[in-house]
Amino acid sequence: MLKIKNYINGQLVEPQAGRYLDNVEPATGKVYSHVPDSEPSDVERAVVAAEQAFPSWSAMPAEERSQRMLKIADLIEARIDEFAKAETVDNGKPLALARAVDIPRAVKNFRFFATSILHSHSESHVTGGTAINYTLRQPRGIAGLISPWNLPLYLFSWKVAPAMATGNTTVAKPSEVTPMTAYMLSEICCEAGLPPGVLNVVHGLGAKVGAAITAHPKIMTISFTGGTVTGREVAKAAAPLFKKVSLEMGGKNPNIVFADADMDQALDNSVRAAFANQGQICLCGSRIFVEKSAFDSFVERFIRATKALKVGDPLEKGSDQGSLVSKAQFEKVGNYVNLAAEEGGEILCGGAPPPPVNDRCKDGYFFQPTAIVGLGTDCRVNQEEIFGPVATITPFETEDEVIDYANGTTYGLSASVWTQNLNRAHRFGERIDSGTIWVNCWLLRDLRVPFGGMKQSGLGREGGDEALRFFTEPKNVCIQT
Ligand code: TXE
Repeated sequence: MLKIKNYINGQLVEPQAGRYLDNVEPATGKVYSHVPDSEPSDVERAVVAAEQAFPSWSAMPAEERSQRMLKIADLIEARIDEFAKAETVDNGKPLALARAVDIPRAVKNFRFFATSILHSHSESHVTGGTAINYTLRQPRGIAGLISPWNLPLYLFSWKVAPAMATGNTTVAKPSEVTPMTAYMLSEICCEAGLPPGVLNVVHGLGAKVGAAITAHPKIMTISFTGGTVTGREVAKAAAPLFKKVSLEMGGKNPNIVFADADMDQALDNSVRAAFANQGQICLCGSRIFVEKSAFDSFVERFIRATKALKVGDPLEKGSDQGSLVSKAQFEKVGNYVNLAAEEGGEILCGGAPPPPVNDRCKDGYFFQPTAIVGLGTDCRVNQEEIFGPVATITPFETEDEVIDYANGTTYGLSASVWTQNLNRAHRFGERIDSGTIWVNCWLLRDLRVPFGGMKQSGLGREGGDEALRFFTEPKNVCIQT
């Protein structure tokens, strides 16, 4: 059985204590590989390597860093089917999704930041004929990168790429739940001739390895994506040393459908927003609000479309829904569906695991896409992030009413609004408290835009110039002329 290795100082190495964790294929519920149960001493080795690599990597001309990153992108792309299958086996998502979204986006992340640094520029300010100021943006040093299990390589590379493109070296920890593609990336980095110590991947438990990264005095830049509860722990660990921290956390995103919307478009995308990746995307539209006059017809069509989704073996063609990522997530989703019934909700479809999808997956963590009506907007099911294939549908009558609902949680990550009324679209862009508002679309992503959340969904922004600025330190040089 495969034993995944850490990637430290350009070498694939065993964890020093020789301990491993089981890595389960969620679609079968069976252990299929082992992941290092690394210790803080493994993090220390990675920090030493990152520190040694920093002077030459940060001094390397952007064009040369760019070439190495473009090589990594090409090598991933050359193995895209292998990476997609590995992601599917590790996470439980349908192969078609990993092949169409996860891995192509990881390639794009490397290419986007490898080319951004070739065109990035800075500022200068002339002071009344007596001085000129120019802004230097220099790499900060060693960046600690911690990523989650829902979009493993997509989100891992979303941090690794800008961090290394800007000349930092990195100590990175993917989720212990889905370590495989980060391990495969390590192999690619060896093949691409990335200088040793630029990227160091230390696998293991968050409370041990993640915590060692966030607390390490030589790791002064932390980029985290994960749950809000854990994000708070990361922020606490970083605070005493005034580390620079970026947090991309949970969401409870409103999906608002007006009666004047293009209803076919709104419906198709509302189903996709609710259940893509088995609802395990922080941007999922899990709270659907529909204008009262369109509510009954929307619900009828939404339920019909949801029931048509095929829950199947994620490796089989035609599967629209795979398994949840773990037994823990499976139980969490089930508990929230039970809670919905206790809170007065009516479960119109799903609400339980499906019959075994096939013999291979009879012990997998599958859950039927679930739609619930009749819940109050302040109940726990409408306030807390479930992170599974569960959506609630609630009617509204006025704009003010639905804006209050939309803004009425502790989260503020994203929102979708479906309407043909242009003025209304602009009003919602201004009044919805979230980092991203999509109008007549969902998950349409331009990597140049600021990406992240407000309130308890995030701190700071990723993407484009925001990422390049996060991973660099601005310095003003003022010269008397
Ligand atoms: O995430 P965690 P989990 C939400 C979702 C999910 C919940 C928990 O609701 O059910 O978070 O999921 C590392 N110091 N999202 O447990 O714990 C951990 O090893 C440093 C939304 O998977 O946040 C992993 O690598 N690191 C999210 C990473 O943090 C620590 C996507 C995320 O793990 C740590 C995933 C610590 N003390 C879950 N404890 C999104 N925004 O997309 C854990 N980690």
